[in-house]
Formats: sequence, structure tokens, C-alpha cells
Amino acid sequence: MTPDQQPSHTSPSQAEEQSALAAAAKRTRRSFLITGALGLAGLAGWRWLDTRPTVDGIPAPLRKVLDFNAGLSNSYYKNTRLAPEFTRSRARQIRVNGKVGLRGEFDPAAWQLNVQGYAPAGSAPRTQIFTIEQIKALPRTEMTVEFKCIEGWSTIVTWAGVRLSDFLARYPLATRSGQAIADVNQPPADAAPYVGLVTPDEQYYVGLELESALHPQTLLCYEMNGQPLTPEHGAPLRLVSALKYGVKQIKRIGTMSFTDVRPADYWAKLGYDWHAGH
Ligand SMILES: Nc1nc2c(c(=O)[nH]1)N[C@H]1C(S)=C(S)[C@@H](COP(=O)(O)O)O[C@H]1N2
Ligand SMILES: [Mo]
Repeated sequence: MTPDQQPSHTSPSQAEEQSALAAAAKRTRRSFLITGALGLAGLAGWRWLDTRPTVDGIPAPLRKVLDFNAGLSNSYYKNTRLAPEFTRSRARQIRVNGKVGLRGEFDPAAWQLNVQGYAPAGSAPRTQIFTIEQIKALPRTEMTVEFKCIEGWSTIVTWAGVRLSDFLARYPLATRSGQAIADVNQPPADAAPYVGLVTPDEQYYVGLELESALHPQTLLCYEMNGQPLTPEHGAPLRLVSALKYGVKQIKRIGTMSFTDVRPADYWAKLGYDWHAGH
């Protein structure tokens, strides 16, 4: 990361970084051992698995391995851990990939962001509507990061927009009480655990844990490589996250909601990993 491009927030102490890495390495070794043991057990192992109780339709022992991986993802996704950033000169044109939710009739001039706030206990969500001007009036953040697609390609891109955390600091829609999330590392106890994002036609949708949504490299993005976002890249507003694969970086956001349960996720539903990154 170059000092001139570094986002403005405190970096973790070396000790914190070391202990997080050590804990993650330990978990990796453990799940590696379990996977290895299952491999050795071979066919007998698979037969045995068949007789095990299932959790979410997955044999309990395999579910445990997946849970280790989720734990690994969570421990990596501390908001003090940053993806590398690059100088702007390294940025390139990115291909257009994925048009689900972008095909129908769409009038960018009539676009609005519909936000369904976290419901106060026992009542309906508080809905608030935003124009692109209101979004652009919030503090602007620019970052040059590597965009990675699960298909195996990656491109360095300069993005600009507003941090989702800055949006939530200004518009307190993620807590039951309606208090703002002032400190991303200590969200209030009544903050929603999940954020769901959906295209205006509801054809593409992603879910994020609140922690990922509050990460300093998670942006509501309206600009790419110094130009306004084009429709095929998600104008007027898309999600960009430096630590998630492309599948989570939904183009043309129509609705954002804050929920108790994991929101529907287009690619997770088709069998891809729900976290899709750290
Ligand atoms: N609405 C919508 N957003 C989407 C997709 C999609 O099909 N529809 N595809 C995703 C995938 S798999 C990738 S790799 C990126 C590609 O973004 P780009 O077209 O700006 O390169 O968009 C993501 N966001
Ligand atoms: Mo992708």
C-alpha cells in the first residue's frame, strides 16, 4: 500500500496483527487436519458420513469444517485489516461481467435508493429514500484496489464513492433505536447483523454481514477510473468491496435493507461460498 493512497483510519498494532494471524493459522491447520482425516478415511468415511445427522442438509462433521472456514473468514475480516491499495497509474479498464438485474427498462434519471432501516422491536422497517445527489454530498472516498472475479481474472481499478460506514454514520438506519454507528469497530448492541442489497428489478441480490458492510474499503460507488460509472458497470450506484469477490459487488443497487436473518444471495443460492472473500 502506498502512503498517499492509504485510507484515513488507524492501522492495527503489530501485536494485534500477529495474534490475529496466529489464530487464523491455527484454525487453518485444524480444518486442514479434519479435511485430511476425511480424505484418509476414504469410502468408509463417506459411508460413515451418510449415517451422521445433518445440519442445513449437510452431514454434521462436514458442517463443522464449513463453520471453521466461516470462523476463519470472520477473524480475517476485522475492520482493521485492509486489502492492498495501489497508485492510480496502475488502474486499468475493467471488463463488463454479469448483467443479471441490468437487462430491463431502466431510467437512471428517475433512480432512487430505497433503504429499509432496521425495524424497531415489534414494528415495520423505517423506509427512507435517497437521490444520487444526497449520496454524492457525503464524504467522498477514493481507492485503487484489485478487483477479483471467481472466474479467475483480476483488474486493478480506481473507485470513488461513499463508504457505507460514512453513510450509516450520517443516516442511522442500521440500528433498532435509530442511533448512528459512530465507531465501526464497536457497533451498538442493537445494530442489525446483516445488510441486503437488491437491484431495482430484484433479479440480482447480495447479502453481507454488518462487519463487512462497515469495512473502510466497502463503498457505495458512483465513479470508476475517474469517470462517472457507466450503466453496464452499475450506474448510478454499485457496491465495491476490496476484500470480497466480484459476485458480492452488486451493480445498480435499488434497495438496501437491514435484517436479522442472512439476506438472499444470488450466487450463494447457486452453491458458491456465502462469504466470497475475507
Ligand atoms: N447487478 C449485477 N451485479 C453484478 C453482477 C450481475 O450479474 N448483476 N455480477 C457480479 C460479478 S460475478 C462480477 S465479476 C462483477 C463484474 O463487475 P464489472 O462488470 O463492473 O466488471 O459484477 C458483479 N455484480
Ligand atoms: Mo464474477
